[in-house]
Amino acid sequence: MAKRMFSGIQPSGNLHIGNYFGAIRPWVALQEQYEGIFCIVNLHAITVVQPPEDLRNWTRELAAWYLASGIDPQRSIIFVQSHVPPHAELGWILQCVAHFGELARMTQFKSKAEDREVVLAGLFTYPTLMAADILLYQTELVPVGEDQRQHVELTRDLADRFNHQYAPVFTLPQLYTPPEGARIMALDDPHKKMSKSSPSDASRIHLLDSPEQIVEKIAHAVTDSGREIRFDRETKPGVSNLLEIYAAATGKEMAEIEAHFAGQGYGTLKREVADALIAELAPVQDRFRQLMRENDLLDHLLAEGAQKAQAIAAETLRRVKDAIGLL
Ligand code: AQP
Repeated sequence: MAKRMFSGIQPSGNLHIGNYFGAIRPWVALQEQYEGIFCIVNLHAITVVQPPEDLRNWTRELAAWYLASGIDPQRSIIFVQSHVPPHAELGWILQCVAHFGELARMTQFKSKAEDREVVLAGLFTYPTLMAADILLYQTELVPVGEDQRQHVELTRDLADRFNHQYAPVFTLPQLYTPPEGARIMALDDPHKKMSKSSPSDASRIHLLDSPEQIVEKIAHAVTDSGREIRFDRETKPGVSNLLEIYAAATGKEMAEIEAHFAGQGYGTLKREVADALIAELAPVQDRFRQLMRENDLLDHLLAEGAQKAQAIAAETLRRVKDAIGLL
């Protein structure tokens, strides 16, 4: 049987190129070697209050982006988290395996809680739900962006603790981050990661941005002092981020890219980055628009995906309950 990979994205806003290069595109490539289970994690999205109509739309759109990017529903399972109740159930059980102290150390919680007046309890326990998502499928590989590394490490710790405390139920998953695009930074501040929920639209390239919007946003991206174009995140964070985007969009090696831009100015770099992005995104955008006209097809695929996911998840949950002694 093929090894399994699991990953997901929150329907918490319009997708950006960080989500695409850091997550979705590597999933498509890995489908050759792994059975993919790709979730639209809407229960994670409500750890921050979302307008209900937006949540509904973003959920459907996310399914369309998965398909438009090349996830093949014949080979991989695509489903919505709330359609498969074992996620919430195992999420609770893992809250009773995790320690308060280890959740309090999660850097993503600290940064997401920082600027909020109200911090929902679910934002704090988010990593236990993510661990449940992964462990329900006896997952071997978790392809995600670099920001999720700590959560995947916690998932391994929780699985290991459960296996020793109760019974060896869970497979310990491995993290996978792509060689390029694992950490795309905000265009207006290369010290922060590009994020769906940042208030600044200029900080990110949305997957649905037009060629004109892409050119304009890249033209306004923050660069660094000096004129040299080379990859060095410490001293040239803005230029390095543009080079990383270029590498992700073209598939070229960094040494080759640096040689290509040697002696050129920032204007040329920005024009070529924008062109590379436009070329990469155009066919995906066309397929996305086509799929969004076929609502019935999306609903049908999601229902089918939920059924397949439920069958696998329910079996793991049955073994978990049995191991704990839940009658
Ligand atoms: N900037 C990024 N560079 C590379 N990968 C990224 N990912 C997110 N941002 C970047 C990867 O995208 C996947 C889905 O992320 P998510 O929706 O579950 O949550 P997130 O990591 O919190 O992403 P966002 O876009 O910043 O959303 P909000 O603002 O809603 O929190 C993950 O694999 C992630 O690593």
